Amino acid sequence: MALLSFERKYRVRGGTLIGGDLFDFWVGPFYVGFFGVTTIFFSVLGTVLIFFGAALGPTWNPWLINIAPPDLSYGLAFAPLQEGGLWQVITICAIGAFVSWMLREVEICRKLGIGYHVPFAFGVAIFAYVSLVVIRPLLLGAWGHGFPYGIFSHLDWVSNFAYQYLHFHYNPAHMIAVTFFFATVLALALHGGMVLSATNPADENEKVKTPEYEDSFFRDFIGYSIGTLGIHRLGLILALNAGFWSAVCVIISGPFWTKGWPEWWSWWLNLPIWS
Ligand code: UQ2
Repeated sequence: MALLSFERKYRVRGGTLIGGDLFDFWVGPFYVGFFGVTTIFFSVLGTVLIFFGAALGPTWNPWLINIAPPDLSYGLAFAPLQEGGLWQVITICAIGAFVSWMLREVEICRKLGIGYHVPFAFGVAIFAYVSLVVIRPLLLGAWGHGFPYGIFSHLDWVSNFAYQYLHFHYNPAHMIAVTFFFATVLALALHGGMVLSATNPADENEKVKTPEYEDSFFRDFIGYSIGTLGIHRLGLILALNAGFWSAVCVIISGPFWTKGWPEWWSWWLNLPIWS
């Protein structure tokens, strides 16, 4: 079905999570919805506050602009705007915008009658961000444990955070996350290459090949093909695990392990089988 006639068919009211018909319309190609309005609200307010924070600061150099979280001494309390309060309100705006964006995806899925895989996947990305600026700071008892909003400043924060645990690459959850990131890249490279090789022939007169060709390539090559549906299931599960274990490796650093990560592996050296 042509896209324009399909849009006429599915562009009907209903499927909203909140407010019934309120904002249940489209503007040009975009679905608005209640959560489209809240996305705009939070992202505009958050962006204005970032510019306000930059205006209060010493520089307009985009690399150096920094909006820092409160000092650790404020604990879990609200801080004055210029002493981390801006960071706190901007964090609320960011989470409000991200969650609104996800719920807008859910409403579009409901209208179309498709699964919620895309909003679920976005939810895992939100979880990774929230683990850094909410979950870990809450568990450690101070908003000051969140990362600062700035290009260089957040890089400095990541470096500091990692060295606090001597060698972050020994963090077992970090190892699992990195392994999933690499596996995701391998799977997407294989899949992108495979689909292009079969469907984008070099010669314009050449026929586009069917999925049997794709299956045959991998059966000849490694004796196994995961299949055209399977490769997308695998890709999603690999990517979701990359984000999930990133969140885990951050949350356990501090709240559940305060020493250097290399030392965590002493359980291996202390196994009774060595003695
Ligand atoms: C496949 C298939 C595709 C693919 C790919 C495979 C026809 C077009 C890439 C092969 C994938 C395999 C064997 C899994 C590799 C495992 C990891 C962890 C990278 O069989 O079906 O569809 O694109």
